[in-house]
Amino acid sequence: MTSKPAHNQSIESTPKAYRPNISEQYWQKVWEESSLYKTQDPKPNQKKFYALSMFPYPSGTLHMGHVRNYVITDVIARLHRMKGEAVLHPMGWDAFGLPAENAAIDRGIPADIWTYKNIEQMKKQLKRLGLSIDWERELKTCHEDYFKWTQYIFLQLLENGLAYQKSATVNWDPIDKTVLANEQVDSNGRSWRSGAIVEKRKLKQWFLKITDFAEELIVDLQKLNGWPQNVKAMQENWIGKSSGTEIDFKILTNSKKYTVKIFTTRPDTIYGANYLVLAPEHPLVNSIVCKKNRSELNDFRNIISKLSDQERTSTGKDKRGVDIGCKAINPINGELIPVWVADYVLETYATGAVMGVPGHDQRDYDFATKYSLPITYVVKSEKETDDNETRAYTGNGILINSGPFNNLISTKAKEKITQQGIDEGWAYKKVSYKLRDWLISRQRYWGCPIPIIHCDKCGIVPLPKDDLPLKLNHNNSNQKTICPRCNGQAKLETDTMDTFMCSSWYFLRYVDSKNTSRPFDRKKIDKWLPVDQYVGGIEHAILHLLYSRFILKALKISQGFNIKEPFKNLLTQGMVQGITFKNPSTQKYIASNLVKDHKNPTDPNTGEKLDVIYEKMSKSKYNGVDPSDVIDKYGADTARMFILFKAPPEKDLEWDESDVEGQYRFINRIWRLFAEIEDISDFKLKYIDPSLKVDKLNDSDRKLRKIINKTIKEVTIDLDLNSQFNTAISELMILCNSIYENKDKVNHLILNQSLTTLSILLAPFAPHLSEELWAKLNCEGSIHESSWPTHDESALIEDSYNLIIQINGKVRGFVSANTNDDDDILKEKAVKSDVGKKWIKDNTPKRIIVVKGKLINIVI
Ligand code: ANZ
Ligand code: ZN
Repeated sequence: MTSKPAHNQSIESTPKAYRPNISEQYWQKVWEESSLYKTQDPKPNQKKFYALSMFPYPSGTLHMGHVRNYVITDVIARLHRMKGEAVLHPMGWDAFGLPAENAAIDRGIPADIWTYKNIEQMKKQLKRLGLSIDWERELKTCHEDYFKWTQYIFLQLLENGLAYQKSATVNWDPIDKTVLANEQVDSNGRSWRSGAIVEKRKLKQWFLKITDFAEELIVDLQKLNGWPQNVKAMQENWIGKSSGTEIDFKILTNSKKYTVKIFTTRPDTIYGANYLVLAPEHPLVNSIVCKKNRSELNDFRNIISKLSDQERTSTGKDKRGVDIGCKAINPINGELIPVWVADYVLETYATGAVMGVPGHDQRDYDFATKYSLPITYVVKSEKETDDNETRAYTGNGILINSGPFNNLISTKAKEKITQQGIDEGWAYKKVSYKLRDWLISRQRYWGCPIPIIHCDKCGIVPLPKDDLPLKLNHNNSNQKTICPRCNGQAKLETDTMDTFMCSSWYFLRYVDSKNTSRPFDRKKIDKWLPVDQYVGGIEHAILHLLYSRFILKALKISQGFNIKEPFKNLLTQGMVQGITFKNPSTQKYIASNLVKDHKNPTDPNTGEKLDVIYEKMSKSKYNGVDPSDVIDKYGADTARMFILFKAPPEKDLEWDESDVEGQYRFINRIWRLFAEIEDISDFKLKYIDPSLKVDKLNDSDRKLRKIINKTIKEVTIDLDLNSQFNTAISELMILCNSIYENKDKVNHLILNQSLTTLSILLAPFAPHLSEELWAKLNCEGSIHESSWPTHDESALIEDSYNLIIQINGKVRGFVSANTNDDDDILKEKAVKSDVGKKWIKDNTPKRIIVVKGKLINIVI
């Protein structure tokens, strides 16, 4: 913004009370017309800063969680812009997904119309917050201009061998004859729509090979110093690295010899392997099962195919299995042990087979007790000994019943047994990961279509990149196409991608959102990435962040980026909670507007006393506060200040109307301060003097000057280093109070400095009000183009005061002194000061009397 905008009405008339709505609308228009927040490419030697909020799903209404998220990012973006950095602060829409499809069915509105209408509505609400977003880079994942490139990226992964098809189990609704997402199956295993018991079906589905990156995803995670520890821990657990041993157990059958590989982290317990357990889906089961056990096995498999992995493995759950009638040979001692199939062993983890050690593994113990299998104890605790025999002891200890390994401690035994197995060829060191490949196929309409052709002759054929985008499939039957390889009849893939795929690369598109020939220009990625500050909800701590990290690493193969990780700093903001009334006897939530007396709340229907609690705002709890209502009543600046002031960003925040009013009062107090200063519009011209003479300042000057500099220092640290917006606002309150206290006593230079500083430091928090103040000070352009101040350390070091100089008992002037100057320093300062030199001349003082903190009398 170069030319000064016409004055706002509210400034001309300087009304007593601040009128946020007039002011905010006015400035938002000015900013928009002057493209104030348009991204500028970093100049040579200019730092770049990429500030990113997790983009919203366009549900239609903006909620307080969004507000908190975007306001936090906005403050950070504004700070860096004022620090002179080139800032990229974009916004977009995570626009594919189920709710649009449901709305289409429920309300008869097409999914795209519903979505675009919601985007318009939410964008209007968002704009009222006064965010410094570059809307020119806005993207919508459901738009062809975007999903064309999601498809392109999929094809690139396919070329690099990172996408493949495999059969996998899905939830099948037998009445609606459709596949259901996990969220559409209720806790009783029924379809949310038809109510039918959901069946498991095997379908061919697309997967992405995230497991190829398991180790890299763990290693690089350690280096992310700007991430919260808890998020790192969650990702690490999800990837689930486990170092252990693979052991071969030979199967004793009358025909062929088979080997079952098991994975264990406790090779020291091998003498306690009382049986072997395979996952029901293990590929060897059919070959080794005894004829007489086959029908029992099949019945069992039918039952457990309906359970989720979680249901199968949770510790409390009853474990089920069948003996499949064959025996395995323990390689360490040749012992024959029975082979079982059980629900608690998963096909998808490690080798899909375990040695059952009921003496030292809780799940094996539960299983062995249930089926009366023998239990051999092989490790005894170094502390308690008697107890070991009666329950599974799962810790490390000293080996018993383990032949030559007796009396060794577990750690040593692990090494020795593994080494013997390696030497004899039946054991291998092995690292396993819990992480599974990413199933991206969704049998849905409102998603990014997978750009694949199925040809009877050629098999899977990628859609040529020039033919992208593959458009949405409005009509399932219309999937006929011509194979680009053999020109024969072929069919288009009907699956769409998991919406996490759309959101796993959007931060790359923002840097080059209008590119029509590629998803992005590599040079622009190098210029802007990584994201310097990412802000969003903790609910995305695992999947979204992991998938984004994976896609960046996968694309790096073909694109050769300079960076290894997409998000340098991550801030996960806490929940916004609303006051919630709950009837403890009925457990029902009561809407707050139905509760007459909030201090002594009672149920309007039954008269019972209600519990008052704070819970995450949600429709079902009737405890939400609509951001639009708050802005109507108090303005966006108040809403912003309240949200930032009430709690540190990563903590939950309790919405409290009286605290909102507190911020509103603060804003008005600042407004009145500026209104009370008569010649404020002259300040810009008259009272600037960079060479402030320190010794000309009086006590009030010094005091205010100190607070100005302290505020600059503290607010900068709070914003730049700690994201502690709440304490930053407290500092601003102190500064404001101090200006009130001293405004009639201080030098106009200092007063000007204090008012300017307050306005500038306030700018990231209350961008509209600060523009008003800037205009009152008669400053050029937008306050958001001014630079962030730096503090003067010397103004902070000590408290200084004016030491009165008397010559022979008469006051002749003063000199600046510090409270902790000792007598000798004070004497020296006085003698060498202008006043001292003038009166002492060539004389030698007879006596010097010091009244510390006050005066000095020089007798000549
Ligand atoms: C014998 C043993 C003895 C085990 C003992 C534990 C304690 P993490 O750390 O999670 O990797 N296991 C291996 N594969 C499995 C599968 N596919 N499904 C279910 N359980 C499986 O755990 C590794 C342990 O989990 C392995 O070590 C194995 O049980 C079990 F006192 O082997 B253990
Ligand atoms: Zn073909």
